[in-house]
Amino acid sequence: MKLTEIMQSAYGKALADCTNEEIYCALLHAVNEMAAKKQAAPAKKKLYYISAEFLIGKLLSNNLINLGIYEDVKSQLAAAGKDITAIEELENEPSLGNGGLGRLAACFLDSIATLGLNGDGVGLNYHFGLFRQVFEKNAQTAKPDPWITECSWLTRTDVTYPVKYRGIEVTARMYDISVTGYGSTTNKLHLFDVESVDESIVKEGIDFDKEDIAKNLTLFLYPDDSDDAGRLLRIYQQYFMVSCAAQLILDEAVAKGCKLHDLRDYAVIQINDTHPTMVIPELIRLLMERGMTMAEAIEAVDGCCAYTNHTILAEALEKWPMAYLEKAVPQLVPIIEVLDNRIRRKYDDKSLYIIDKDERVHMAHLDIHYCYSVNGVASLHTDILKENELNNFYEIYPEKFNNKTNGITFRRWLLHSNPELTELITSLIGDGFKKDAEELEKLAKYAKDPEVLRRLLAVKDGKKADLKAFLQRTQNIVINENSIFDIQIKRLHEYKRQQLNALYLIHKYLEIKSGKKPSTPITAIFGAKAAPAYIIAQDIIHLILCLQELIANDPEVSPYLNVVMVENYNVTNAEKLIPACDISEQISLASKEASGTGNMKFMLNGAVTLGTEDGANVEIHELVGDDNIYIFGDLSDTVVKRYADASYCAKDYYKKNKAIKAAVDFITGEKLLALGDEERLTRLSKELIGKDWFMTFPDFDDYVKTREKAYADYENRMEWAEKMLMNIAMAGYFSSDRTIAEYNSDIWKL
Ligand code: 26Q
Repeated sequence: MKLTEIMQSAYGKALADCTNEEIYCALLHAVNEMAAKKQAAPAKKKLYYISAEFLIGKLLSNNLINLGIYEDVKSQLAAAGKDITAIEELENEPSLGNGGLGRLAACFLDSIATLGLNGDGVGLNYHFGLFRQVFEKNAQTAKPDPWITECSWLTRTDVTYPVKYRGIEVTARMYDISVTGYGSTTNKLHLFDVESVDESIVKEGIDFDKEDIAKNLTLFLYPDDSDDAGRLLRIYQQYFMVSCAAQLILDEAVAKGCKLHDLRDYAVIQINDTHPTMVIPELIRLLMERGMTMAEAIEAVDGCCAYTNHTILAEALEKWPMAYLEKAVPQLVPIIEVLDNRIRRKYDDKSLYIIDKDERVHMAHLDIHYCYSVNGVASLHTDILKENELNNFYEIYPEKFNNKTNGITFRRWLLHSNPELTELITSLIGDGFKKDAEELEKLAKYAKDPEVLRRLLAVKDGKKADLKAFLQRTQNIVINENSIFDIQIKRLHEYKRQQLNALYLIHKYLEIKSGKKPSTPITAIFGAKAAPAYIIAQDIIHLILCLQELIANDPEVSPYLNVVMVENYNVTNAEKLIPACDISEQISLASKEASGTGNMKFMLNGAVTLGTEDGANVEIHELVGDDNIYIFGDLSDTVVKRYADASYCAKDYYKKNKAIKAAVDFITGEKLLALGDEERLTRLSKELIGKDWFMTFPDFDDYVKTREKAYADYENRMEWAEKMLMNIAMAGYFSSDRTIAEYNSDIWKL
């Protein structure tokens, strides 16, 4: 790629005279052209990864890396006095996801393309994404997060489909984003948009008319679903997504010679959690429209769909009232009834039914009965599905259940976000690990090499300085780069237990006040968005922001401890935070976090995990061994039993444990009340003392003890560096290339 020529022909001027905006646009077009040339020839069988979320992050540098031209472009720019990072920063990050599930989908697209597999993503083109988080008066407010600009990665296609609802028909149009594989072929992410979308209906914050679906369908991801109108809109959105997907799938299959009854030879559909579940009855409906009987259509769809479960939390398992489906998509109702009847005729066990006695449709049940594969996302999670949560289904379909431990793409989470570490690794073991991640294990032989360990520490220090500069520039926050960076970044949810972290920080604050000062200062960093309707989650954010303010203004404490909550946590922030981290907080209540993928990104960047035996932490622990991880807390069996026999009483712990009482009382003490909102702080404290549904108190003492041990160990820099190195060395297993190779060999068989 010759940048001077590209700029000359696009703008008629020299590279040095172009604005960063012009360069960004020209690069985008050049990359898209290169990517288009790398499209693979269509193969007979194709994977469709349908997901309501694709948290793809910024694409410019990722695409340059995958096309193998990043270094070249960077130096051509530098020669003209241009800085590639400044150009990268012009790109808006599309916030097309909530968190883990959406980011996983993005990592998977990268690996599917990299492995040269014939597979595209299918999702929705939300104009304002999830929401942009802004802190005002120590609380979260939500604003629209527009990302589509004139110069965008979206390409408008000529593909349009009608989508019918009760009483209204809308037109969908397909937009494409190229997915470049690393040194490999290019695939597509298809994002469907409603033609009649109207951005101007968004009023205060993220409020808009939820009834006007022709205008609002693709404005936001998961609009507030705490009221009926919001829940109904979610059904409209899901149906829009799957109807477009199903029409695309059938059109592409037929174009390749499919006779429809043999659909399974042309298409495999991965259903990412239950959000795209309606694709099953929709495909059946469309096949009937094309002349099949219902029995034939059900038979044709059999063997096409596979389902991934990402949660065991009851409240996240979608159950839609039949009345909602009647109202929005009546055409699916008779099909879902037949699908349910077939199960009723076969089994007496009512817990297996798709439609329950309250006339609610259990989307996961529909998936399990009518998909040929059901997978969990980490080995503990899959075991819990088999033995507890979905045991009745496992008994009848043992052959369907399988585990696919999640993974992450090393292109984004190492090569792009941490070029300094990439270079160090390459200088030691060559660059084979870029294609075969397990080669990272070759690093283990340097575990006792002081020279290597010193270089590793120097890389970490550099990334900490980078993060400091980034936070100062973008958020006006100043941190101490010589402190321990202890980071918890993920969606805000009680089961992830940001509140446990906050209780520790209060405890630490009180200790420092009483004269016990840490040897090395600590910077505790949070990043988290909370669903607007999730009140307690908002309260936890409020607590953290109040603590941040309290400590920042306390000269007795702030030299030793600081709390920082990063605003609008997203992929771009994560790319700066993760390489700079010393201690990775993965402290969910055991059994509740299906996998976690941030834990893998941190490990790969040489952070040491402080975590419970939950999700993929279990597998990280097995790989790195006891010496290179800090594990605390009750095990999942204990937790599951405690829920089953309802034996947990938070108040007992509160009364008996002085440290817990002191920390909890502090939430409603005069210091925080002077800064914060009494209603929020009182509600949170009551919730903890009266319920503590995610059992922070039983784990509190062990958490404090283990976190202190980690801080003490940090003092021995060489031993700490050895732990860092061993984490990097063992991270290869968590490459999404491995995960996708397993999906392909066990499920997709492309
Ligand atoms: C459901 C019903 C109504 C409204 C919203 C939802 C909803 C939305 C998003 C339910 C779930 C989600 C997202 C779930 C998610 O991100 N799960 C995470 O998936 C990761 C990838 O597998 C795992 O690593 C995490 O452990 C899991 O929490």
